Amino acid sequence: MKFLHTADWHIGKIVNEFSMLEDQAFVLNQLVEDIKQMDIDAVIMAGDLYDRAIPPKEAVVLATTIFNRLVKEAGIPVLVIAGNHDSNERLEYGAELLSSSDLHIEGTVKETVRKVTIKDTNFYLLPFADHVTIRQLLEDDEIKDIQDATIKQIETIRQEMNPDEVNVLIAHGYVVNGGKESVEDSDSERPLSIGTAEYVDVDVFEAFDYVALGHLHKAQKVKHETVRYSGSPLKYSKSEVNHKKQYLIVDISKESTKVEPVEIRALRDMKTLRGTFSDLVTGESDDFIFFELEDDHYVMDAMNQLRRRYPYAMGLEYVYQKNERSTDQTEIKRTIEKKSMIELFEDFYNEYKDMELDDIRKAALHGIWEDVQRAENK
Ligand SMILES: [Mn+2]
Repeated sequence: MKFLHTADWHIGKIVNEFSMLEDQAFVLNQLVEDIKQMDIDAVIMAGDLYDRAIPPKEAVVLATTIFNRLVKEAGIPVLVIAGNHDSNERLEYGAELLSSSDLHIEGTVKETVRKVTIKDTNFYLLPFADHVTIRQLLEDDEIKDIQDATIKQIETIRQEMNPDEVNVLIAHGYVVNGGKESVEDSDSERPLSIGTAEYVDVDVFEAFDYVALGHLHKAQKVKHETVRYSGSPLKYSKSEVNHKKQYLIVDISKESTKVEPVEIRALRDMKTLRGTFSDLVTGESDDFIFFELEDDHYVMDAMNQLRRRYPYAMGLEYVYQKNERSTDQTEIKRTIEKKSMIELFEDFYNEYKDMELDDIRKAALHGIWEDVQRAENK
């Protein structure tokens, strides 16, 4: 059995006001083209198909297009579970009917974990759910957090599982090797629970030959070569600029498991550019850019000026001012409070135009300010 493991598509995601839809369509259609050239028996999508519970219509259209192409054009069965960003019930719409077409979508948790057998391999589909939902479903008051819940769910699988067969688990969550520090997270993953621990220890999964995980956006293994996050196909936050986005090709039998990453080529890369404003403003790029300005003073209108050369500029920060800013800020506030509105405008004009306000403009400013005050006092 050879399958492709991917996760966290987050279709419809908006990053710093930029829709990622065009970039998502590019990589996902490329995925279909790649798969057509590969000798693959199944595609696994381990949760967070969409970025929101109610995705925009364009996102649903893209998901439908990609699933259609994978199943009908490439002729490959697809296995999908809900992640914490998906709406469990909405994702499951029509799932039973779609299953007969080899699109296997598991949105909601069930008492008996769903098993789909393809060739000689059993895939167990464990969609994301919080521990309270699982506690109610299994009517088990011992379940106090997501780790307890996962252990109980796996117990139900093991009751009917044949350990001589190849058994693969598809799950979505925060799996760690001992502690949180054992894995690398990113800023674009939403916490799984509020108030209780959101982690599940990797040892819980020892019964499986492979565990296809979703949730963490960086591709990584957890303790074992066979417990893996494929990561997201695109960079979805500044904290991900150094990730190498990939799909995993898993070649599995009872005797051995081989995992081969396939690097993904994006339509636009996402990266950080560091330098002074005057250096950066002479460059240009069509990638998504986070600027780290080394200037020691604020540059007026910096982002708008940079956007003329970098249409996909996403963010800007001053790297050297960060630490001093808080103390500076109180100082600045004190100075500002002492100044009149006229003086403040003179400062602003000075800074923005890089010249003094002349007498004619000063007179005009006084006139306007008097009008404003008169209007306010009425
Ligand atoms: Mn997630």
